[in-house]
Amino acid sequence: MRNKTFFITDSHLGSGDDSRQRECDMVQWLEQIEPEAKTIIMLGDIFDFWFTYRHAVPRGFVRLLGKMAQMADNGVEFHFFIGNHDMWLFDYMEKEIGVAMHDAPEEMVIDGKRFLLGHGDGMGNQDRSYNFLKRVFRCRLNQWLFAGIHPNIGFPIAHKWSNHSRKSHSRKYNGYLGDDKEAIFQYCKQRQQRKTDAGEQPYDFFLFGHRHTPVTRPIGDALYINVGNWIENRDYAVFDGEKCELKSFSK
Ligand SMILES: [Mn+2]
Repeated sequence: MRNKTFFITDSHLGSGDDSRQRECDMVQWLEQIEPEAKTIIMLGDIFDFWFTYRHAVPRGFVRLLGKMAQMADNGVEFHFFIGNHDMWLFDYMEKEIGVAMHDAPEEMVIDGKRFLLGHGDGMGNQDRSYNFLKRVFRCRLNQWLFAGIHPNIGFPIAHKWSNHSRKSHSRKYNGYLGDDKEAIFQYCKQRQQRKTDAGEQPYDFFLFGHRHTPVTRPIGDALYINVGNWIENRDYAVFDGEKCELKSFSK
């Protein structure tokens, strides 16, 4: 029965020599969960870099995109929270596949449970210089300028940048730093506090990516889950209407 919601994050497809293998594994995972999947939520950085031109499409990822299109056509609902690496997807997946795109953390009610979902980049004040860059990257004029650079020049530069940014991030934040040091965890805790202070229904689950470290931590009666990565790991999360848990894909 199709009644479950699945979450996946940070596959950074297009990076590393095993990108095609990771993509194929993801397609196999989609095939495995297909009989049960009502909704699939991608929490960002699925692609290591992407740019949607008005009239052309970057090479690669046809297996994943084809499988998603087929499932979407069969009624599976897809959501995509853009990450810091694939923020330039724009309307490509929405127009081509029917994926609902989100560019900031958002509340979603699934089977009566309250979720706060997002990628998780740019949180906490260590990320101040990053937030400046994010404004630069999100500026329409700059996007228009990049679109004007020939892809043969623009893509290698972007991939180099992307690689550098991913590596320096993983050097800086290696493993779970502890509740008090994890910016996304702290952000979720604050959002929960705000809800309670306003006398609103609290969240039940917080699901994010970006950290590449799979972890489940309590926030009061709620649960913070970082869905981890699809690079070294094959992490995903599944919600069955009652409980939400981290899992690892095996063939
Ligand atoms: Mn990220």
